[in-house]
Amino acid sequence: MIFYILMIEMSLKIHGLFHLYHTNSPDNKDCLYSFTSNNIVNEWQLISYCIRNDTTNFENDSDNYCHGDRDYTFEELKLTNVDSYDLYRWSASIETIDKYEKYLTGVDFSFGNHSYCNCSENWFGIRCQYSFDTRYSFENIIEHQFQEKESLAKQYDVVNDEFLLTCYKGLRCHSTICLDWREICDGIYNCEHGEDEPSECFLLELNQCATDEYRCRNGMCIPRNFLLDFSSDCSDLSDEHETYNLRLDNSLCSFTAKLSCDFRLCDSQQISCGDGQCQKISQRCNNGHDLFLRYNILAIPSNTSFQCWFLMLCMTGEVNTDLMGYNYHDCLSSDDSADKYTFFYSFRKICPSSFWFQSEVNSVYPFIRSFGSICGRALFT
Ligand SMILES: [Ca+2]
Ligand SMILES: [Ca+2]
Repeated sequence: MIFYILMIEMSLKIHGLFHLYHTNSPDNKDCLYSFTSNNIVNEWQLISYCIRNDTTNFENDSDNYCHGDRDYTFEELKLTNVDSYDLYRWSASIETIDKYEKYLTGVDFSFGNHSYCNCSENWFGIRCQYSFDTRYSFENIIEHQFQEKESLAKQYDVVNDEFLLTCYKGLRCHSTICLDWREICDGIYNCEHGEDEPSECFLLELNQCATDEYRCRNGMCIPRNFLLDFSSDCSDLSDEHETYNLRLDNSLCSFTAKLSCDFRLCDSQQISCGDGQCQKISQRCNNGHDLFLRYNILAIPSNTSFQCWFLMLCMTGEVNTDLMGYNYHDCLSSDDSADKYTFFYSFRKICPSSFWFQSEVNSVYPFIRSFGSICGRALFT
């Protein structure tokens, strides 16, 4: 354990070295850790970034070829006076360093035939199969990745890309947007057949806690004394919901790696931006995730005339009108005024007796559409 802690300490001081953990793990493997301070709640956070076996396309597990200089057995390394710190400086994996140290200190001589693949500069991995095209530290690389997202936020078709968002992979269904884990059991149907809201969701709500315990939003029980003590105890961080809400500007979640964003739950009546930011339906997500949803909501239905659709679009406001590529001033200057007081007159003049138009406040979008009719004024006022 001391050795493990020592390795973490050293990784903070030396930039440009990448030490993989869990290289033999069957699922989330080849993990890099980012160790940073969360100033908001004065906690250090250790965030792992791993390769998930079901998503990797660039690595062939049957490939045991050493892409570096060559394989050296531990016995060979010992004969040339290589020590564990040398392996550390050469970006060896933590498991390899740990085994080599055990071999050197005589704790386990069975590792003598284990080998180390000696990587060229800037390459790492047990077969030297990875490289970042930079000499920066891992924390700097993460920061740079978040900064790059800012320029993509206005491209509605890009922000739904599952490679740019953290999409929930545990459940596959037909849905308009890539699912965020917050959208599972949140009471809103996001999948066409309701797969995200199974009957088991009720079990989470039924879980009871003792009187001296606090019930987290996900049903977990913690001692009541742990509530609002500026240290997260619920796995969903809901025990610190108020402290985070007061102290956390959740707009930072779009461009910063924070555990408090990863586990943040959105209130009902809010939309999840997929990265920890929660916004009212009338507000925009910093990462643009809402643009894709809005664009699909507002698309012209096949059975509705352009004039009627445009009138309805104008009624949804300037933000949406601009999003769909129209100038909001055209709404105001046209004969079909967007003024709500004259709207009904235009509505009766232009729209047929019945038509479809999606409403942003429709919680079961897109599978049940709002139905507008000449008698349906209440729907829009
Ligand atoms: Ca849902
Ligand atoms: Ca707490």
